[in-house]
Amino acid sequence: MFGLMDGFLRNDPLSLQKDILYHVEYTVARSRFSFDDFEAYQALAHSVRDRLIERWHDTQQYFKRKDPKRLYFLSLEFLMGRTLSNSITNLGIRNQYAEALNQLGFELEVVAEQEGDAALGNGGLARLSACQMDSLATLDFPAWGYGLRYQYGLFRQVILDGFQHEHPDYWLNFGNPWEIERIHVSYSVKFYGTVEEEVLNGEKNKIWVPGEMVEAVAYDNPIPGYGTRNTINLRLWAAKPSDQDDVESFNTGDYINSVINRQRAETISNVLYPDDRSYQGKELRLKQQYFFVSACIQDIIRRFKDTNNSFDVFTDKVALQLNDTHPALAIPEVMRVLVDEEHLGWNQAWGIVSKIFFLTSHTVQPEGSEKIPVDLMESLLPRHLEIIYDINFNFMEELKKHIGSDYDRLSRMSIVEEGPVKNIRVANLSVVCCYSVNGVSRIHLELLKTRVFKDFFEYWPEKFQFKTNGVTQRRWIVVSNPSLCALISKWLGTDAWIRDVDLLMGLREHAGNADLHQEWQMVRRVNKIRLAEYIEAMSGVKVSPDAMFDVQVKRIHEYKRQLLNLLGIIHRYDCIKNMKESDRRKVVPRVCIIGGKAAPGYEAAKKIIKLCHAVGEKINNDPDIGDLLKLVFIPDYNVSVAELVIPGSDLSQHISTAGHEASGTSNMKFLMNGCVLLATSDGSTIEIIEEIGEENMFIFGAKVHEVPALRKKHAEMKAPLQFARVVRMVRDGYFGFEDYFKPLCDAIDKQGDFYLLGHDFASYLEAQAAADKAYVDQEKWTRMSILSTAGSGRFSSDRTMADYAEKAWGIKPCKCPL
Ligand code: 26M
Repeated sequence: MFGLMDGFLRNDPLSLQKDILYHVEYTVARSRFSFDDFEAYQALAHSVRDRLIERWHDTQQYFKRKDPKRLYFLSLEFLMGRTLSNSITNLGIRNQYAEALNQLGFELEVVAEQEGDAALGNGGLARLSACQMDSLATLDFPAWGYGLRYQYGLFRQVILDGFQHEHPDYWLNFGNPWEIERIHVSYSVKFYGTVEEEVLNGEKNKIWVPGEMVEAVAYDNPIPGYGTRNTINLRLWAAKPSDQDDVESFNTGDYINSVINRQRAETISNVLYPDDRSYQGKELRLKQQYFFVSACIQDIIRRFKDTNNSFDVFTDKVALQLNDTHPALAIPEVMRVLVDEEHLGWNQAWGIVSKIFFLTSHTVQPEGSEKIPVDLMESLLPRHLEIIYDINFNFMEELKKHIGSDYDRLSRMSIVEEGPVKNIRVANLSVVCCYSVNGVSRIHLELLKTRVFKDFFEYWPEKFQFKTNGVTQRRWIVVSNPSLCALISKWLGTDAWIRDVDLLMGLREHAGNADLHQEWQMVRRVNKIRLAEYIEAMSGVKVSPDAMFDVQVKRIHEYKRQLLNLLGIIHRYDCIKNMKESDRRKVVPRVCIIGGKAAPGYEAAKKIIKLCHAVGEKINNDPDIGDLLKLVFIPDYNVSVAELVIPGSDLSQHISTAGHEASGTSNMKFLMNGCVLLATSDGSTIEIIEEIGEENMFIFGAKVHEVPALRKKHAEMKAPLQFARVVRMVRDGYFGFEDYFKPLCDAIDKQGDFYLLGHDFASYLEAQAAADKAYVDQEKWTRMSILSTAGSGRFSSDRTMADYAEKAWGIKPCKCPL
């Protein structure tokens, strides 16, 4: 019965204090009379971990007993950031811990700063997975996350002379108290080899005889819900050498080389690939993907068989969410296990497979679609290639019945791409096999239907849906902006919005209240001062919190148009330089903040980072300019930097060329924190405009449906004068490095300006001018700010997850009793 009782551990400050000291002495092995902030963090983390484990056990036992349909969330990337603060907030024992630490002479905020980020992902897609795990736990869904335990997370960005350098992120160096190693939960993963046939009960059966084996070992990471006992699991796999592997070379006596060879197995889960097209078709990346799905599927089927004895009910018990096409090999893998190992007939297996998979697409870039060279597939995963061919054969036969002999269309829709190099189209495989395909915003679905998957949409219109992304208000308000959190609760008269975010709408009725305005401005100012201190520490540039903080932080990409932002800043600088003294007094002081990483092989993105530094160098050191304009680059942007930057921003830019940002999620985080958006009508911003009104934002630029025609026309048009002038300044070496920046300028004025910077420039400047004007009127600005937070409820991942549960996965809450 213990599993259903409250745990052993008590949560009053005195008990917590004893617990921390216990871990100082016995886990960290330091004297309880003398330990530093980092050791305090380690001990604190272990004490929180104990509490997480208790709840984790109870939840898992309860799930097992109830045996509901479960959701398995498969993602090669999770950007969890820090865990400590989030966990104690969700467990509801933050204040008790703060008090316990205080009595020991430590400060919770300082101790929490000791933790490093878990950065097992690239950007939007990966942070979305983390937000969704928080929501799944909070909403009591019987869900599991699966990912890879990379030894090296996303590279650390180091800036030298304004250039990006990539440094390894060896994040496990100081241990990871948040994971539980499960050495007994491990599976063999096969690679290479041949496919052979055996006769079983008079029927032919395929067996895959592997050429290499690697072990997948589980590391469990508890994910606590907020205001519930439910604590779900994020299981990450690490590659270890297999005992069955390589017996041959040990027998031949080459002991040292055999050990070294074995160790090579670990490389599979060693490093997270940065989001970069040039990695497509690489053997190690494919191995990583298959290693991941093979371990997941073995684990899921084992768990299913623990409580069920017939695959007839598999579809009632299991839903598999594919986070983009990266884990799509799970599809042929389930087919292989069901047919070759469980000996189901092909049709029965296909009947199951075609009902359990759900795909979310996160891209609109056609070059984002993964392809696997058939040659590579044949050598690494020979049986899967056969299965994919069979799936494709059946699909093509069915398709011909409906569309006849339209060979162009058949070849476009085929899973196999013919040509000099034959490829497997992973997106086509996923669309054919998944029960539903989800876009991440309404406009994204439109683009999937009319561009990316047009042929498929016409054939299977009901398969295509959208669930607009969301972010968790627990991390993005409660944890990262505690004073705003307290203020919201005070004015709503409740903190229930932390679980029921629609309640934020209640702020609308106070949007004109002068008292709220004053308190709101105060909270925002304190956050700005904190950010200003960080900026000075990181870049040496002193910035004034009186200025408007204008922020663009996200991965560097041409379509996200950090270059448009920079050209706008150059224009502003140029204007101020040429102003009369009397006009200067009217300028609204600005601190422009840019941050983000460029993929290591993405030259244009790296040049944009250097340009930002070159322009900043000029402006920040120009005595004519003073505090009227500053430009700073925040290095190594990651989740914990975001937690500091977002609450301290006034204006936040989301300025992608319309039709290129599938959704965007940082816009939602800024919105929740009362930042005003300056944005194009793209991705989820379109829905944000509907929710809070265009009058409360600064919207500019071409619309999605105008872009294709503009691209054709734009090539012949002359760029507006002010635009030509700022591009000239860069080209002529006003900021130095003219040879290095030349390709950036050429892309704009010689190669057709694909991302329409020239076209959107004038309206961008107008939107910026409107922002200046609104900022001067602090009452107006504060109102817009409050209305931004008030309208952010629809963009919570709680809503997204509830939507998926109901409309796609068919799962229901399963709440572990207190
Ligand atoms: C590709 C090749 C090799 C290794 C990794 C990759 C790869 C990794 C991540 C490719 C794409 C990856 O992520 C794409 C992504 O983050 N997309 C963003 O997803 C967000 C959440 O849905 C959206 O809000 C963004 O608009 C979208 O750009």
